[in-house]
Amino acid sequence: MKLDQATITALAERLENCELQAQDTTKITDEHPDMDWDDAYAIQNTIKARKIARGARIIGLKAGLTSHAKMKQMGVSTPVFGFMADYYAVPDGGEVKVSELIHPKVEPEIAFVTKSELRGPGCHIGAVLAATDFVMPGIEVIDSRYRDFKFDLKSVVADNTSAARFVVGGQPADVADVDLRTVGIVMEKNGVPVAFGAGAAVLGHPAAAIAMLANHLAASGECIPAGTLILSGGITEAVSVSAGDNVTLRVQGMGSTSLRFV
Ligand code: OOG
Ligand code: MG
Repeated sequence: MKLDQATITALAERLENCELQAQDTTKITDEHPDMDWDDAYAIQNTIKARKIARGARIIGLKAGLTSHAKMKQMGVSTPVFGFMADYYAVPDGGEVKVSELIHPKVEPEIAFVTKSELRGPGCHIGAVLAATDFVMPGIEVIDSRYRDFKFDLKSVVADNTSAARFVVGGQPADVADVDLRTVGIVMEKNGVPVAFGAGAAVLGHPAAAIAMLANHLAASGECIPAGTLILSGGITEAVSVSAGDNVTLRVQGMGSTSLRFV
């Protein structure tokens, strides 16, 4: 750790206020170029603790920057992990108010729900598939709190990996019935297909993102509990949205899920 507790607390408060007030900020590594990964996750964990103290529940986890398309779009090279608070969840077909967000983008993802605990180190795709209850389509709405969506990895980790809203829905599938590498996805904006891909875009297999998350958590003695919803990361580049847009994600064999921006 390079930052003291007071600085971590102040940065968490600043980033969370940006989220809650839909205001952007400069990236925190501009002022703290020496901050390390532990500092970045400590800031994210402080944001999580602030939400819990206010009565929010943590209802899921996410992996991000797990595809080459996303890494290239954001100019970074390693996956990152974050959490999802209860109020991020949008009902299937529901509304997202753009006035509550800064510059939202949508990403097509495969969501996993676990039925047994996953614990690293050494967690692998086989363990993830054995522990998966079902998979289903998920659209993540990301909204970096950083000006112009420009950041480096430590800044984005501190900012809870740009997490803002998400929707899951469609037809849950058993992992034995789908090949998650070849499963095709189409994301439509206002009825027009805007992003296409296959599951293998995410680390060769979306379950690999879940294994990486379990191994990441193991470093701090944590695990992925049974019954956890996890977004495995954008399969394509993220697509900007504005008020009036309708977004639908279709995943082969898993139906579709959608949301509307108002
Ligand atoms: C960081 C979050 C990326 C994903 O699925 O790749 C992410 C960002 O691009 O703002 O959630
Ligand atoms: Mg994402």
